[in-house]
Amino acid sequence: MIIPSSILTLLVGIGITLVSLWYGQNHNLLPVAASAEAAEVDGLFNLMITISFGLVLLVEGVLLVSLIKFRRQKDDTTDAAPIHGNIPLEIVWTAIPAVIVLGIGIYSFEIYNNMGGLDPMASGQHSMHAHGKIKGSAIAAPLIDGQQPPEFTQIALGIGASPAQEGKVAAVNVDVTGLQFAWIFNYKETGITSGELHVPVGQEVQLNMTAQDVIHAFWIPQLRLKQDTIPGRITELRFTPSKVGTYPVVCAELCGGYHGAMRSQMIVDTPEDYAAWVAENAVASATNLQQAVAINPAELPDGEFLAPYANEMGINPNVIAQIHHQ
Ligand SMILES: [Cu+2]
Repeated sequence: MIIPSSILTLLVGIGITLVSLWYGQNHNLLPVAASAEAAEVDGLFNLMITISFGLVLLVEGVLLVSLIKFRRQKDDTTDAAPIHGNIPLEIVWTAIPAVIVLGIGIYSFEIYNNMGGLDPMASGQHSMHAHGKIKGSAIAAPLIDGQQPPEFTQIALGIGASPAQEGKVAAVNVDVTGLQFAWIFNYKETGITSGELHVPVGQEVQLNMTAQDVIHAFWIPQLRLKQDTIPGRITELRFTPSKVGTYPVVCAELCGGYHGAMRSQMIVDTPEDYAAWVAENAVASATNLQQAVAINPAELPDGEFLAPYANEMGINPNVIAQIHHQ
């Protein structure tokens, strides 16, 4: 029995669709998703994988079938049949990609908006007042002939509050500075400065980011978020971590010789662990600060000033204390 070609085409079409739909959900190409926002990005990625996998099967399948079915027969020396343009075919293969591209465009725009990409607070004067001045070489750059640096009025860029969170301040606010070749995290409320980003699970986090030297890019693959950090500008990134764990912070902008080493980590803590970390580090930075202010070695008596060095060299401190000045 010979199956009519229209039915065969239909069956192949259904087969390709089913395989693509399955692969689109089971490709395992992405790392674990650790933020509330990640699910939406994954949805878009899965859709694109589904469509492109279907297209690969279709195009490569047609190619393979043609290679076999239309191969040159033995003793056949005739030319192939000349084929000229086919208007309906051309309309179809122009219209289908156009619809796909337009659909993906609208869908991705919707996700960008849901994530807070269109937050006006993240891109206006308002946020600059909220963040205050930022540190960095960019401010100092145009100091010519004693001129004052220009007023810091650049806009903030990035992912701000989602429409649902509009106008609300995030639970945790961290200033992030990218510099060759490290990330520095500054918690304004508690005064903590850290080389690692600690955040509590389930609470909204806002990063206010800038760079000290060149452009860097702050990227946490598990959040599905990436944002450039730019000297003299503030960029925002707002997200809600959803899974306890340790995730890499990567610089995704070739920023210099040791760019590859510019890595840190984000630790998503339970609320209790986070509170403990804050308590521990707030105390640590407070004592460090006091010591830094209080100790002026020049004012110390010789014995005390030399004690740490003597200790290191294995000299009895009492000996030094007994030395008299000439
Ligand atoms: Cu970098």
